[in-house]
Amino acid sequence: MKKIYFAALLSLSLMTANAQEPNIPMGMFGGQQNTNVKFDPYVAAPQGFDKERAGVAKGTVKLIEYQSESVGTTRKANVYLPPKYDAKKKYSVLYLLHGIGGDENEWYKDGGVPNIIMDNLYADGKVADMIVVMPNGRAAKDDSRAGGMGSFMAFGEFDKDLIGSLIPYIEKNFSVYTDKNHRAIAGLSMGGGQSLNFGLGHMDVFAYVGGFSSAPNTQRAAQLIPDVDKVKKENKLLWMVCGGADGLIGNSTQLKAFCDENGIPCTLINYPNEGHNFTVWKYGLYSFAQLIFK
Ligand code: FER
Repeated sequence: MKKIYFAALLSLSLMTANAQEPNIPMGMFGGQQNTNVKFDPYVAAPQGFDKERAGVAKGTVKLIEYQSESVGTTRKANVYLPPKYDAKKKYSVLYLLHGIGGDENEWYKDGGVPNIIMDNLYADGKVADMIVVMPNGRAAKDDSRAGGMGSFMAFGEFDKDLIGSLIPYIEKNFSVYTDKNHRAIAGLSMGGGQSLNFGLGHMDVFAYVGGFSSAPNTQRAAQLIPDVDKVKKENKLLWMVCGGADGLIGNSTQLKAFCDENGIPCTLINYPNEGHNFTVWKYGLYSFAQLIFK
């Protein structure tokens, strides 16, 4: 029954698909049920935060391939290395996940400009030293964008591949710290739900967790946080943003309400009048990146 329900939701949402992510009408799939949630203040990003700036040193984006034990295939990820990446130094790692219509290229090639946002933040001294890993969050033999309906399970099982194979690969091949306090996970939409599920589900692995316009794959708060004291002790940042006109905002507000009721520090910014799109997600990366590893 549950499967049929999800399949129905998924096909409905995909019927409205645009080039990248499903275009979700207001009020569908977990609209803003918690009207009494108090949002955290929205502070606009400075103009040009997502535009190439003259004189700013550029990082590089490398496509890597790793052997996935849980999927049984060779899988891809893009890795952003900051300007002057130096193998004699150690870096923290942000794992940055895509949405249901994307893959390892969505952030980098479909409008997220993570390299430009990070280059500018580096130039302004606003971020800790980190690399950004953009994997394919569809843990299936066919992990192409066409994965469609079958993808739902695959997104849910990505933590096995991430923790079992990708993180070890990154830690072997890049000069990075290998403890939870130097690992963050964040993502957009389906990837936002994954980040909340995996980040809070594996607090021994990730200390910093971000959900941008998180989708209905987000577990309900009581499931996500079965042990309130543990989250308070082990999580260093639980941060969310969602467009105020995004029909998916209920996925974020239900978690924010639970956190507020239970005294768990948690941020939820309502991006004024914005929908389900890269305006919100770029803002998410810009803001979240400045708060982690500090
Ligand atoms: C849904 C609506 C949207 C859903 C997933 C999404 C699994 C994901 C959207 C995205 O990643 O952009 O009902 O169900």
